[in-house]
Amino acid sequence: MPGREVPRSMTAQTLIDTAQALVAGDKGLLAMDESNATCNKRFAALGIPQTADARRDWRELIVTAPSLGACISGAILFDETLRQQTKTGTPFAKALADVGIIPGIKVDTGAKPLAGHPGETVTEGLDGLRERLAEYAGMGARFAKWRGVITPGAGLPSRACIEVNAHALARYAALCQEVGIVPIVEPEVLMEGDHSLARCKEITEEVLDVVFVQLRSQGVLLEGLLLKPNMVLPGQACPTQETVDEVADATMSCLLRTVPAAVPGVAFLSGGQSAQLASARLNAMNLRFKSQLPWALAFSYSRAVQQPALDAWKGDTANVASAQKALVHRARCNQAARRGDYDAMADAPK
Ligand code: 5MM
Repeated sequence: MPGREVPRSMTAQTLIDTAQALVAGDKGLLAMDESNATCNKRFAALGIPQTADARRDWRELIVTAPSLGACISGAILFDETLRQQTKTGTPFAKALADVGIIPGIKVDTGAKPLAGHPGETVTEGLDGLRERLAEYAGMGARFAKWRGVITPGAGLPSRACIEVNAHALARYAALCQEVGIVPIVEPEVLMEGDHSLARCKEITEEVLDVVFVQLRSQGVLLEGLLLKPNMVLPGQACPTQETVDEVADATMSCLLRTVPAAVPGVAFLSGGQSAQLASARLNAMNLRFKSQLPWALAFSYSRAVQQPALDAWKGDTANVASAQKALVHRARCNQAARRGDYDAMADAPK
């Protein structure tokens, strides 16, 4: 299906410039857009109070981490955080922009059970999205994120689940572009389960094919979006766990078949991989394939950047500096992985 040629209006140029800036050089994105439920779950595991104040303290620790702007190009916020401020009264979006980090916003309202398809979900949030996007743009957000969730399993995913999620992703992307906000399109094939790497590749290929058909048919400007996919991985419970290079090969072969060259960048989610593996696999892809790729290969990790820092912080003010150090260390490891310079041996857990 042919894509509609979008004229290079000022909005189109803004989209292209922002998308390119987010994946320029060797920086990457930081996903800090956990909904309150997800953030609270991570806090609960460490005995941190599950309050708006504690979430604000955590987000302030991240946003004010020294030198974060040297390795992070953009940060994805949750609605609550975009409305919060640092203790000195600076809105988080401004605090980020002041250190050269582009503020973004997660705009989906979560994955909800898909009618007639037990075990599968469709991501919601389209109602009122045009109005919310206008408000977010006014608050400084220059890009957005929406995550569709695809669950592998016996006989899953269904074609219906893939199609409804792809359709919603494209509707969201078109609405974002209307107001000059770059959509990050995130179709995630989960790594929970015992499926093989080959099965993950087959599913991811089908999902990306359907997503790009929808993006084209809904007239979304491919040059003005970023893709945030899963890597092609064996399920966490699969007895065969391929090497870093085998994961890199499978992921690159899958993306080269499905992602149009017009897309400026691919920024992976980490999906529950260890922090070190997320860096090592991104490194292998850039080291071995970068010169053959039409798009930049970056990262948009949440857990793989935040978790070591959260473990260090534990909700205690006395640990802020060490937690910030842990956070920036992981961001720098992934920055090195963008160059193919990540030293996995030096970064091995002690
Ligand atoms: C897949 O999740 C996204 C990337 O995070 P990981 O690198 O940890 O996999 C992430 O942006 C996610 O969408 C947010 O954490 C928000 O998730 P919830 O479930 O809170 O909406």
